[in-house]
Amino acid sequence: MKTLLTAVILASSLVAPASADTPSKRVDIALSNFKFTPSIVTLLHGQAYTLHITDTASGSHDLVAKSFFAAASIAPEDRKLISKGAISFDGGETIDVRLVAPAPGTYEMHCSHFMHSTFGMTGKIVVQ
Ligand SMILES: [Cu+2]
Repeated sequence: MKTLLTAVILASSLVAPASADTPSKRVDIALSNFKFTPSIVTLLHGQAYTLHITDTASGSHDLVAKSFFAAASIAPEDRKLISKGAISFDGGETIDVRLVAPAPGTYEMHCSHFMHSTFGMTGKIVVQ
């Protein structure tokens, strides 16, 4: 009886992960003068995420992560938010991007506004 119960639990837990219905996890990223918080965003390969990205500054910034956005599976409705590997923000703006994390690796991100990355506005997206 105990063995049967264990088998049932195992079988049901095997069905759950990695399906299209896997709920996405929210990850908050803040852009400010002149940093990303967190500066290292850690994701799990194959997991669905909603990146909830806010420019908390009064001025504009962008999040450039060309190789990451090229490799990730971006939700079709959200692809228009990304242009040439970058998402642009007005001061105070929040943008949600839904995606599935790509192959494990370390992907660079930075702000392309003049001198911002020199001032420290760089970071990494690490997919495990
Ligand atoms: Cu910036």
